[in-house]
Amino acid sequence: MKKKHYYSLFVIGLFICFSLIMISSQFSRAGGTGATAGVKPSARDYTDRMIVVYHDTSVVRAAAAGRASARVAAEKRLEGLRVKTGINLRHLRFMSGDGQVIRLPRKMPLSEARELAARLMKDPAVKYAEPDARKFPMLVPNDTRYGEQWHYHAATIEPGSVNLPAAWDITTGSPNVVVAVIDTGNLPHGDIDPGRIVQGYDFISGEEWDGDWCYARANDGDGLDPDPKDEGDWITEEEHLGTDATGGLFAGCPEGYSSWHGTHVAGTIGANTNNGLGVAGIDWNCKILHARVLGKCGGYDSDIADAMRWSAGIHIDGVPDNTYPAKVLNLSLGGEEECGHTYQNAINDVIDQGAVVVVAAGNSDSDMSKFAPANCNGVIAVAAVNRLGGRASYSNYGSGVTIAAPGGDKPVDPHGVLSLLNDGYTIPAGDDYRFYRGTSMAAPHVSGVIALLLSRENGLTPAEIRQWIQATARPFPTGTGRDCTKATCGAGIIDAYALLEGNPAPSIEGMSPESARAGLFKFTLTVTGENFSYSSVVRWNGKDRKTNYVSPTCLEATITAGDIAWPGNYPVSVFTPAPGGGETGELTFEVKKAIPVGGGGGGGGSCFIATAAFGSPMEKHVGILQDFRDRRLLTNAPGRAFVKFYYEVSPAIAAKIAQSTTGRFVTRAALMPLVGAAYITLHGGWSVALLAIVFFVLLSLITTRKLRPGRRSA
Ligand SMILES: [Ca+2]
Ligand SMILES: [Ca+2]
Ligand SMILES: [Ca+2]
Repeated sequence: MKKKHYYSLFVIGLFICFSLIMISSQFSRAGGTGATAGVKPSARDYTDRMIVVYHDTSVVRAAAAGRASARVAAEKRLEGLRVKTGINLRHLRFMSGDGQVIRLPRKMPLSEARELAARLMKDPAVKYAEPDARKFPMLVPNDTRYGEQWHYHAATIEPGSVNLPAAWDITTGSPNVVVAVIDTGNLPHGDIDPGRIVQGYDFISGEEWDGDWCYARANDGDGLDPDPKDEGDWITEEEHLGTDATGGLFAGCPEGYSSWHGTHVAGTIGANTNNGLGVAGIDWNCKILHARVLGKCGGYDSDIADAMRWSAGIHIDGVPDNTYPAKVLNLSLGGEEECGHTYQNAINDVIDQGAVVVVAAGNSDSDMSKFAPANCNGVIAVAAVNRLGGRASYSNYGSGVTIAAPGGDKPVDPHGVLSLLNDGYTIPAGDDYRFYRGTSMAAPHVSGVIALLLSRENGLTPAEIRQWIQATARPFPTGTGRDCTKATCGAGIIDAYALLEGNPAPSIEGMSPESARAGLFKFTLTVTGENFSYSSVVRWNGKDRKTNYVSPTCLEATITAGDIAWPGNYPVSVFTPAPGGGETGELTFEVKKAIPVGGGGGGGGSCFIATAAFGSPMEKHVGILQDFRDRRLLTNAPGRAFVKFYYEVSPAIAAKIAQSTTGRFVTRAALMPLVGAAYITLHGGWSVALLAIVFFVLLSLITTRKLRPGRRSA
């Protein structure tokens, strides 16, 4: 019995030892990351508003609907927050999602506003409070016809395009599909039929300035109104300079001419095509719904969230219901921020309504995870590629990106994306066409292609749309000088033709190697066949394996040590997701018996002790440890050294454990903390894992001690 107790102590010892290795390797990795650069103060960094949502939503709901007694109750509750914080918070308006927009006594840096939000959230009545920050159009402006619209041309000629000509042979869209452009508003243009622009709404609210109520941002003399006309968003030098960084109404917003951003975005989605005039649009027939949210110096989150819900057909108090609910919402806007409740809740509501949300990834050449609302769950986040299909130099990137689309880039193409514009520097003047560059221009390519898809498949859910555009995305070209990968620019470049046509059914012909010995480290399996897509995955024993697309006839898959832990015959197939696609027939991969390690005579595969204790290498606890080994230990030098050592000493012990029921039971109990810590490390953060390690070590020592009397009586 004492011997069996040593097994568990040995396992705990191993566990502590590898924990230390992992912690030290993690710290050395974290030390390598650079510090973030200082941020210049700009309008992006300040706010004068706060969004508050209370647990009890009845008061806000009734007050928003106009009940006088509820308004008094809402004011009373706000008075409570005023007293608690000592800050003069005033009601500004009620918003969708049961929110109340509160006016702060002054413009404050977002960091200060976040601290205030944290203080407000200490009030038990408050569900959450968030600064009502501003978002800005994501364009890279440029200065001034189908031949020039490389971003639409056939992919065989233009590697960075959305491949429309063949797609237009399948469909040119349907007037039953509505795409919402949540942007700077609408301008009439000779190259877009006014009948295709449906009744939108202007969501730009007013603001208090120097004690007076004004509509300087909206620039149309009033707050919310049914006319989403773009009134221009120019900023004069005077407005730009303001009195100081926080004092002027538009201080910190760059001086510049009107962008007519919403018109450009709408033109990409649906300018009139084949009308002998100007430019083409992606969808020739869809309806465009303008929800105006961006005015001079950007737009508030609260206005944008309201506009999103309304566009999807959700009722907003005080606004007539939208009679043209949109299935696609295009948001070519954003700002550096975490995805807060305001956006996530609005996005969830909109998706529940069946509408898909397309968001520009942002133009800061940095990780998109820092930019809202592109970083929110459930959206289609769009990175920009240049004419060669490489990542545009400005485009944000990262694992959160859903898909890439053309946005243009200067070193590769002097222009960018050509679409509708107006030639007014301030207020609107005559029709114009202009090249713009940016993820703002990439996003409407995706929205337009989704509109084409919906004209054929109008029952698709937002999740299916997201999956379909990813499954049919075109491979990123290599040799562009700034190559995209699936880790940086999403699933590929959106391909209108591939999406409408669907994936071809794949077939499998051969693989290399065809066998391996159990217990080897991971290796690459090359699979050959036909009709492979960029989204095709190699399946090993029914499980998807990390797959690298080489060509339509060749894939490479990473087979882990865990996959070949036990001798046997394993089926290998290729699966291509819908639309179209399917699974191929199976080839058989043979895993042969391992060569005995260290003369101990155990053998039989990897994770020897765990396999012996849990009875099978396929058991789920063993799987967690194998995963941990593959993803955390085999990825660094100290981890690999540990695994090597473990493989030398463990087979002999494993063989003895396997012979005794009690030995297996005790080892299982001793391994549980290890399994738990491994699981948390894989699925949670390192700090959580560290706490868990301490907790589980203590727990395992206690458990082992308590087990002793039980074993005696057994
Ligand atoms: Ca207005
Ligand atoms: Ca208006
Ligand atoms: Ca045209």
